[in-house]
Amino acid sequence: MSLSKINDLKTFLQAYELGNITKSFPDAEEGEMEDFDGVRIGLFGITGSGKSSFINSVVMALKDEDEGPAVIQSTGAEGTIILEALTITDGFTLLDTRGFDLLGGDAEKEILAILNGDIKDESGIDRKKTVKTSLTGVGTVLRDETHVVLWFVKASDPRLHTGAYRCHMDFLRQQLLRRGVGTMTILTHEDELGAQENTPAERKKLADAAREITGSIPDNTYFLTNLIKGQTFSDENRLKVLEIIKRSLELSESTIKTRQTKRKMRAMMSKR
Ligand SMILES: Nc1nc2c(ncn2[C@@H]2O[C@H](COP(=O)(O)OP(=O)(O)O)[C@@H](O)[C@H]2O)c(=O)[nH]1
Ligand SMILES: [Mg+2]
Repeated sequence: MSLSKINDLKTFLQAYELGNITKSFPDAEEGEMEDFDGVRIGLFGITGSGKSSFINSVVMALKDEDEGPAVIQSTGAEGTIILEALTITDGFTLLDTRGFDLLGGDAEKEILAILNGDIKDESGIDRKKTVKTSLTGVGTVLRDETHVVLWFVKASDPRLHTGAYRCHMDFLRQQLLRRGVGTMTILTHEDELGAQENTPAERKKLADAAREITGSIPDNTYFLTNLIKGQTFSDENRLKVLEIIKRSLELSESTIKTRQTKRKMRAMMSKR
């Protein structure tokens, strides 16, 4: 395991500012890029899939703090989605979503509001008020949007193979595709895979099943063991967490660029 690789990535991520990877955003509006508060990385997935643990893993990998900011819930409250925005560096914020088990009409709207940036931070969602949000992802403010989605799936979950999650997630997957938002698939609980599940062929099957839910490409699919309180965090996992964040920043920049181009095209079409 190369320690210098870990240190190089840490240095890069700690100093990261939007635009460090892609450099040029030809379709940006004047002053738009300076106006961003950093990249917004959305963490999605059903309760128990390891989203909050991932935040703590990131803080550990990047800052060597083993007491992360995210709350690990032993039981998930169903129904309500609450968004918690955790700013990790000036360059990026992790958006932790909770209680994702049921996806009815209201939940779908709330997901859209998070993607659109109409729900931006810790606020629980007041269910008496209807969230106002665009159904098409048009007319939203790019700096407030979710720029990449990390989709968490528990690798050791037997339901992964039955297709049980697929229909739950159809809506979100289609929205992301339509908007041009990059997605990654993170298969957590890698440590819980038994010897039989841990062969290359079985791992590929697991990854394929997960990607069927999330729609992301093989290159953006990772297995991971999260930081668990009281246990040591191996350099291998540390490196993987840093690589996942780097990749998510690459995808975010490409999402921003794509959405700027789409916006410009729409403006041109409407002028004709
Ligand atoms: N063994 C193992 N446990 C994990 C892993 N990731 C999360 N957990 C545990 O799974 C449970 C749910 O994790 P949590 O991060 O709260 O999931 P969330 O509901 O998606 O935020 C907690 O008890 C975690 O300690 C992992 O990679 N391996
Ligand atoms: Mg959580």
